[in-house]
Amino acid sequence: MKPNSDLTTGNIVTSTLATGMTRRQAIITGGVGSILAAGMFPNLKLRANEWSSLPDAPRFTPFTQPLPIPGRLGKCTLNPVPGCEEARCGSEAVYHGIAPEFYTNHPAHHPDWDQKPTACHYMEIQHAVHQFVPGIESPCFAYSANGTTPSFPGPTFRMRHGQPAVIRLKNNIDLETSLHHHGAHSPSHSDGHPVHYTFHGECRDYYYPNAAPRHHGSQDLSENPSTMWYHDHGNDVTAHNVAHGLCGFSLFTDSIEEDLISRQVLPEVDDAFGNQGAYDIPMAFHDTALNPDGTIYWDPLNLDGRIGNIFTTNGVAQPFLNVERRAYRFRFLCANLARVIELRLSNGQPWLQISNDSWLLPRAVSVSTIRLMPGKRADVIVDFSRMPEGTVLFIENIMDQDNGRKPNGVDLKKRVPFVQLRVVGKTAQTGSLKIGAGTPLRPHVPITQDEIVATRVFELNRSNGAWQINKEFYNATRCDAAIQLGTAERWILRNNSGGWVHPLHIHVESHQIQKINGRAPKTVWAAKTDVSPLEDGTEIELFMKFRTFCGPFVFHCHNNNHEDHRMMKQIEICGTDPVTGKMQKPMLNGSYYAVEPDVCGIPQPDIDSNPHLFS
Ligand SMILES: [Cu+2]
Repeated sequence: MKPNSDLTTGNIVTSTLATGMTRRQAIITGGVGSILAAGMFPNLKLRANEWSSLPDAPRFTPFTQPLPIPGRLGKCTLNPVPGCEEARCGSEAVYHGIAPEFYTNHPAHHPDWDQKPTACHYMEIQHAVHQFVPGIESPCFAYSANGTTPSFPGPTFRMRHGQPAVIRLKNNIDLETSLHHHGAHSPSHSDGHPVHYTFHGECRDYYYPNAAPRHHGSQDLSENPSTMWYHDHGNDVTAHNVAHGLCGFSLFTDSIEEDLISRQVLPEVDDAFGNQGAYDIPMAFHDTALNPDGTIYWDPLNLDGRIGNIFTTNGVAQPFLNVERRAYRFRFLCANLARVIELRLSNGQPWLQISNDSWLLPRAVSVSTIRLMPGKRADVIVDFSRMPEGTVLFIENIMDQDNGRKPNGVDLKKRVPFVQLRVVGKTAQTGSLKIGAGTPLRPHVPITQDEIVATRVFELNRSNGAWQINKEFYNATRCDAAIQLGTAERWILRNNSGGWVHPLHIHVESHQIQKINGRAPKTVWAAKTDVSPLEDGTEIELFMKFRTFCGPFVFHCHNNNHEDHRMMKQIEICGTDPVTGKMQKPMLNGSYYAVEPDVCGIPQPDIDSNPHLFS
């Protein structure tokens, strides 16, 4: 991939909306979301079946390119240093500042967060050109690590429990962005809330304490994640920005996972040089949509969900991977906008699934296929030691889907090979990993019924071609649920939207699925989850705790087009009044930005003069 400084003159479809307005013009004149919220798309129903019409993709020969492994985001020195006066909110160097929780005198900041000095990193968002298909250049966006070549996916974050990190992100594209660290337990300022923007030309210091949730007492280490990812979450433009390259992996380790590695239950995450280990392979599946000339196809009026016509893994269409005769850890990420996938090995060998979303399972589970909705992850162990040298097999998708509504179902006649696996090496490395079905991994501390203090019901609705929750479009100035810090709640999620799939992602903490349509969930979904898979006509009951951080957070459908078109709600986690002992009032209440500017990272005078940016 190489930088492209002149994307705007290319023939990419994305630079203007259908009205001819640029994105910024649309925001200035009232915003795409404002138009939708006012229900001013009268022709949407007429166009409802047109979204699936895709251009002819460029032709190519699959399995000629090796699977690329994204490089690691390196450490650096930041100048000015994070949190100093020159890097405060409103400063020239770091306009959006840093989370208030960064400062050691903040009530949420606990001394045991800082077991090691804060690791500093620098990253930019820039225009780039990428080859999804060999020999064909596609203008796109990319995260670029500290002046290195931009990549799709972006550089992999490496996080360690007990070592806080600051990523200074500079946005060099002419769109509002917001970096969401999906699966992380982060302050509101650095969570990637849709309107906690990083504006064009500006920087934000994203502060990640890398501490497990806590409410009094010690951290709950059962909540430490493993495979997270990051992606753009800008208000109304998430689908567009992710489709154009703004995503990457974030891998987290702690003492529990390191113990599993030292006992060879799991392979090393790093090699001897600190790069991605040879037997721990992240794979981001993303169905991109290309025009015949290689430009990315984009229809800004597609509210159903963009389905692609090219199947990429780590940014390359149908690559190959040489595997030795031993066991591997594959980390699967469904980075599709709308397509649901179901993965199997072409030889019928089952997966040994070891995680669901960000968290290792209590015990490894043998499964024949893995269904992943957009945003979801699953780590698996695959043992190639019994396969003779020269064996060729595939990671293949057996789920058929031809529009953003929902899959047609499993169809072996329409299976698509995503990655070709070529077994190499004469000698089998038997016993390379000491793991099998039932092997203990991360202990799960369940949320129990007696902890629940409130029940909330959220129904997913379709309205005038766009998307609502409880018959309301998302509104950044409205608090939809004020939740007391340190409590646990029961949520009922209902998808009666009439034939649509909605993967529902809740920020800030894991949630625990209790029931799906009244029945206990299957084993791999029964511990921790961050994307609840709401099939058509499904009700999910879940328990969730809200710890450590106060402030606004969101939950939303992870079909990114649904999310942009307002299937999202905002919660505010509120602390306890030290005098009365009661829950403090939410800061939102219709005047969202009457809060400390540090929380959203935009100086109050700029908010006051541009209120339309936040509605
Ligand atoms: Cu949805």
